[in-house]
Amino acid sequence: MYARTSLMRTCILSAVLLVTVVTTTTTVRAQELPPEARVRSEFLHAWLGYKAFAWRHDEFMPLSREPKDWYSESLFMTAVDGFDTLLLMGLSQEASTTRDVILSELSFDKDMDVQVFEITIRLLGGLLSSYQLDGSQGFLDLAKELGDRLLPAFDSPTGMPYVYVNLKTGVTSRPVNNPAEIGTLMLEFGTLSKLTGDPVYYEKAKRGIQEVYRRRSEIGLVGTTIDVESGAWGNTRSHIGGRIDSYYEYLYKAWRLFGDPDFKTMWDTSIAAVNRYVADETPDGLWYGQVDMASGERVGTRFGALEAFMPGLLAYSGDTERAARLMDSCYRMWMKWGIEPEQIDYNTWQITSPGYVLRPENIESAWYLFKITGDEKYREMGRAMFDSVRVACRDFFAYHTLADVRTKEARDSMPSFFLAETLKYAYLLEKPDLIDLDQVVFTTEAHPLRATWRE
Ligand code: DMJ
Repeated sequence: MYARTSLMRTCILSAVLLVTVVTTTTTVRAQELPPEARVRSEFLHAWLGYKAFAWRHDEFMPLSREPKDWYSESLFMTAVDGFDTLLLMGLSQEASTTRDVILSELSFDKDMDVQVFEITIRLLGGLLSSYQLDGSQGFLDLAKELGDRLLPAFDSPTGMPYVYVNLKTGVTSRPVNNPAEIGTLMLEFGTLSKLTGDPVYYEKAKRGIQEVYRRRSEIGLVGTTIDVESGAWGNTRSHIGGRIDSYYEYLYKAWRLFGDPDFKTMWDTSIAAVNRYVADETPDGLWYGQVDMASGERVGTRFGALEAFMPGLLAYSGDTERAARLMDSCYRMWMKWGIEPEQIDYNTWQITSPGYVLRPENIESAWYLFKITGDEKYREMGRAMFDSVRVACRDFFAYHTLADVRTKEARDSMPSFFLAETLKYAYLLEKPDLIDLDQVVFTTEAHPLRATWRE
C-alpha cells in the first residue's frame, strides 16, 4: 500500500515537473506563437494542471493542488466538459487518453442526488457534442444512460423538473426550481431524442419549458423561482441574470437547432417583453435590470458577469443594433476594474458582488458579435478581456478564480466551464471559420451541436 502511494506521488511529481517545463517553455515562447496557438497553450496549461493533480476527479483546486468532487463520487466533470475543446483545438493525443478514460471508466450507476441542470449542461451536453465530433458510439451510449437516469426528474404534477434527482433510485428532491434550470435542458434532451430516435427526452424537456412559458405574467415576463408541484411563482423578480438567463437562450437556440416553430413563437413573445420592461435605457447606455414580473415596475439596477451573455444572444437572433450597445456596456463593466466583477449596480457603478469565477459570457458575446458582424473591434475586445484573465488568474499550475476583482485576491477553484467555454470562445475568436453558425448551435456550456438529423 505504502509502495503504491509513494509510486503515485512520484508519478504526480514527474507530471507536475513536465507541466512546469511545458508551460514555462510555452510562456517564454508565447509571444512568438500565432494567436490561436497562444490560446491553445493556455488551455494546455490549465488542462495539464488538472491532469497532474485532479485526473478522474470533477475539478482541480489550483492553490491547494487538490482534486475536488461535487458529490460523494466523481463524475469526471472537467474531463467530459473539456473534451470537445481538446478536439476543436486539435489536441489529439490528449483527446485520445481522455476518450479512453471516459469511455472505459465513467459510470452513472451511483447512489447520489445530483443537480439536473448542472449535470445536463456539463455532462449530457459534453457527451453529445463529443459523440458528434469524435464519432465514438460509447459517448452516445453514456449520454443515453445519463438521460434515462435524469428522466424521473420530470415526474412532477406540472411536468416541470425537480432540481435534484438520485441517479440510482430516481428519487427527486427540491421542488422550488427556476426558469433557467427548467428550460436549459431542451437542447441536450432534444438532441438525445434526435440521435437515439426515442422522442421521450424531447417531449419531457419541451413540456417543462412550455409550462414555465405558460405561467408568464400578463405582460409576458417570468419570475425567478417557481414551485414545480403547485406551479406557483415564489420570487417574482424578472431579469436576465442567474436563474432566468439561459431560459431565454434556449427558447431561441431550440428554434435554431430543431426548427420547431413553437420555440420561435415563445422566443418572439418573450424577448419583446424583456426588451420592453427589463431593458433599461440610461444616460450611461443600455442595461438590463430587475422588474416585477406582474407590473413591470423597476425594482433593481443590477447587472453582472452572467447577464453578459445577452449581447451574444441578441446578435445571434438578429438584433445587432441592441447587441452592439449592450456589448459596449459589458465591455466598460469589464474594463473599469481590469476584469469584470460578478455584479454591479449600473446606476451607481458600485460593485455588489466582487468575485470573478472565470466566467465566459462576456468573451462569448464578443465572439458572437465578431462572428456575426465581422467587425474586428469585437475580436480586439475579446482578446483584451482574455489577456486580463491571463494576467490576473494564471498561476503556476493552472488558473484560479478571484475573490475580489479590485484586489485580485486568488480563490482556490477552477470551474470546468473555464475549459469548456471561456478558453473555447477565446480560441474561436482566433479561428472564427472553425464554426459555421448555420450548421452548429452552442449549448449554454459551449458544447457545439449539429442538427445532423436535418441534413
Ligand atoms: C455555465 O455553467 C453556463 O454558461 C451557465 O449557463 C451559466 N453559468 C456558467 C458560466 O458562467
